[in-house]
Amino acid sequence: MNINLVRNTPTIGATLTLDLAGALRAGSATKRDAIEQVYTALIEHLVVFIEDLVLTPAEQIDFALQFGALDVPHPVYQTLEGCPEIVALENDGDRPPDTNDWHTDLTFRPNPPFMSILYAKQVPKTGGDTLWANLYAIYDALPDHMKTLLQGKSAIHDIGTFRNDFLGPEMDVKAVNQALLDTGSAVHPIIQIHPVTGRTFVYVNPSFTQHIVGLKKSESDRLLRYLYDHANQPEFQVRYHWRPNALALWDNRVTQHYAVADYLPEYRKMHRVTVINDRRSP
Ligand SMILES: O=C(O)CCC(=O)C(=O)O
Ligand SMILES: [Fe+2]
Repeated sequence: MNINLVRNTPTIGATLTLDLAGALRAGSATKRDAIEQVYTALIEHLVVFIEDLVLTPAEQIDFALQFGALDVPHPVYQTLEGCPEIVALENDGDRPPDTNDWHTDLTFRPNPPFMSILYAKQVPKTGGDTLWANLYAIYDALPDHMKTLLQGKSAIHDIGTFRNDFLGPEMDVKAVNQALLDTGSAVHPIIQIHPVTGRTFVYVNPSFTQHIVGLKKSESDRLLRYLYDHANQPEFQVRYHWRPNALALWDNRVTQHYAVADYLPEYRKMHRVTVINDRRSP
C-alpha cells in the first residue's frame, strides 16, 4: 500500500496519507501492510496523524486491536454507551477538561499503556490543539552531569491533582481516598531504554510524578522542577491543530502530551482508545 508521510516537525510527529478505512475493510494482506507501515512511522516519529478519516467506533477498536490489547475501563473518564473500550472526552463550559497539564497517560500504573488513539468527533472553531513532546530529545539535550545524576534513580507516580475528579461538590474525602486505593501508585526508573528502539529517554511528568525515591522533599522538588522546565521547550514538541475526523496515535512510552484548554465554553468531543501492550515489542 502506498502511504505518503510528511513530518510535522524535525523532532516529532508525522502526518500519513492513506485510505485507512479502506485498508481495514479490505482485510488480510492490504490491512496488514497498512498497519505495519503505521507502526513503523509511530516508532520513528512517536505521534502519527491521519486526517479526513471516517471511522465507526467498531473500526477504531479494530484498528487499535492490531497493535495490542485494549484497556477497559478507563479509571476516570466516561465510556461510550455499549462500547467500554472507547472513552468519550466531552468538554465545554460546564465540563472543563483536566488534560491541560503535561502528562504521559496513566504512569501511576506499574505498566502504563503503550499507545493511545484519539479521534476527533467535534472540534471547536479555533483552539483545542494538542501538543506532544519527545522524551528521547528531552534526554539527549540534558547536560552530561544531569544524565549521570539521574542514572539509577527512580520516581513515585500517582494520580496527583486528578484527585480533584473524585472530590465532587461535597468535598468527598472518602471518595478521594477510595480513588487513591483503586488507582494506586508505581515506581518507575527516571532514565529508561525503549524496548523496541533501544534508545534512552527520561520518564517523569508533572501530572503524575510525585517524588524521587531516596531524596529529601526539597531536593526532589528542585530536581523535578529542573526536569520539567528543561522538558518544556518548543524544540521538543509538536502542536497539532485538529480537524474533525482526524486521528492521532502516540507511543505513550516516549511522549508526554498537553491538551490546550483555550476553547471553552465551546464544545469539543474526542473518542479515545488505549492500547495496553505493544504486541510487536520484544
Ligand atoms: O483531548 C486531547 O487532545 C488529549 C486528551 C488526553 O490527554 C488523552 O486523551 O490522553
Ligand atoms: Fe492524556
